[in-house]
Order: sequence, then structure tokens, then C-alpha cells
Amino acid sequence: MNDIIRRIRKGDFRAAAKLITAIERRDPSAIPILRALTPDTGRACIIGITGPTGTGKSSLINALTTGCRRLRRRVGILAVDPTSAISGGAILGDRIRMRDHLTDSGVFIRSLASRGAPGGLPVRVVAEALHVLEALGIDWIFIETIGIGQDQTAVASIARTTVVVVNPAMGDEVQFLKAGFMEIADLFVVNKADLPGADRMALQLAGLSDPGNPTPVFKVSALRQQGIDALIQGLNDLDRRTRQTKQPKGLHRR
Ligand SMILES: Nc1nc2c(ncn2[C@@H]2O[C@H](COP(=O)(O)OP(=O)(O)OP(=O)(O)O)[C@@H](O)[C@H]2O)c(=O)[nH]1
Ligand SMILES: [Mg+2]
Repeated sequence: MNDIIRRIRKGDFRAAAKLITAIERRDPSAIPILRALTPDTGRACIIGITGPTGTGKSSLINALTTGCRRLRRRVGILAVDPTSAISGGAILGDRIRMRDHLTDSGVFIRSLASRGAPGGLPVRVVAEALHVLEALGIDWIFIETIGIGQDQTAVASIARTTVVVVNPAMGDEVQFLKAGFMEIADLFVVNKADLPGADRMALQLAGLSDPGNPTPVFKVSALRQQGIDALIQGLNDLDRRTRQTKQPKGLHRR
């Protein structure tokens, strides 16, 4: 046990991967290790990335990772896939879109599956995996979720900052509002701004948010790596501001 704690503190990805596997299996031996690592947590920028299917969440994480690596920050990516028991392909697709970073020793990528567990998404597993990544010395952690339904929203809420990704000309706006994304967004990203309609979409979002406390809106193109550095700066600023008021709700201190 002391060995794995020591290795994780030193930033050993393989030790972290092993511990996360134990967490996924609900192995009780993980509990004292997590407890011992608690003092090593609390410094990372933890960003939940959510939004409707196909808006470019994985592509955005890929682009953000490129930007963070240019700043020599270490990056962790957690892809939460509620359906992977049936569609292992989704995770494969994510991996392909994040391929730029698969061999980078400064990027830790992990998919988490609910494995058909009753009650759906493993909120606790995600929270504990985040704990491990923080102890590992990761600076930026991105969690991708689809964000439809209560469980997924709960996963997004583990992050200190929740980013909702939308696209220009998203068609059925009402549907989007009904899905509850407005409520959980700390920041909106209009991705695919290389396509027409991004300005209009950004204005619409700005118009919908609380005038007294407007939700920031960033236009980017993940595909062209445009607007990403400004977004990283915006996320960093937001993290610093919310850090003073809002604790991550994930892992209860034990
Ligand atoms: N034009 C354009 N296309 C993009 C951009 N970002 C992503 N795409 C495309 O949008 C499609 C979906 O991208 P993903 O990154 O898989 O989207 P996602 O939100 O992770 O999708 P799911 O995980 O299936 O919900 C892909 O074909 C991408 O190439 C962008 O900035 N501009
Ligand atoms: Mg994806």
C-alpha cells in the first residue's frame, strides 16, 4: 500500500491506472489509499465537458489538451460512457479523436464505464478517479459526459466548472433548453465556429443568461485549434473565481 501511494505521488501513471481499476471494481483496498492521498488533492482545474451528442466534446478536449500541453501542463482525461457495456465503439471513437495525445507521457487518458450497474453512472467512481488524478499531480482534468439525464448531470456536477458545448445553428433550441443544459453551464462553448451561424448562436446564449451574472460564451473551432488559448485562459480565470466559493462536490472527505 505504501508503495502505490509513493508511486502515485511521484506521478506514476501505471500505479494510478491500477488504483482506478481497483476503484472500478469497488475493491475495498482502495479506500485507505484514497484517504492517504487526500492531502495531495485540491490543486487541479477540474472541467466537466458536456452537451448534446456530436457537438464536438471529444474534439474540444483534444484541442484543449494540445493547448495545455503547449503550456507544459499535465492533462488528465476521463471519458464517462454510460453505454459502453453495449457500445465499446464509442470509447474507441473518443480515443481516435484524442489520438494526438495517446503517446504523450504528460497526458493520462481513461475511460470509465458503468458496466451496466444498476443506477447507471458511477458518480462515486468518477469522484474517486478524479482524486487519484489530482494526487498524481495532473494540472488540468477534463471529464466528458453526454449530459442527458440525471446521472450524467450529476457526473458533470462533480467538476468545479461545467462547460456546455453547443454548435452554430443548433436547430431545435427548445429541445436544448428542455434538456437542462442552461442550468448546469458555468461557461458555454460554441464549437464549430468555422461554420456559419456561430455569432448568432453566441448572441442567443448571451441573451438567455442572467444579466446580473452572465454565463461566459466562447466561440472556438476545435478542428482548427482556433479560440482555444483564450478558452483556456477563461477556464483558468473561472476556476480561480469559483475556487473561493465552491468546493468540488465529488469525494466526501473521509
Ligand atoms: N467543422 C467542425 N467540425 C467539428 C469541430 N469539432 C468537431 N467536429 C466534428 O464533429 C463531429 C463530432 O465530434 P466529436 O468530437 O466526436 O463530438 P462529441 O460531442 O464528442 O460526440 P459524442 O461523444 O458522440 O457525443 C466529428 O465529425 C468532428 O470531426 C469543429 O470545430 N468544426
Ligand atoms: Mg465524444
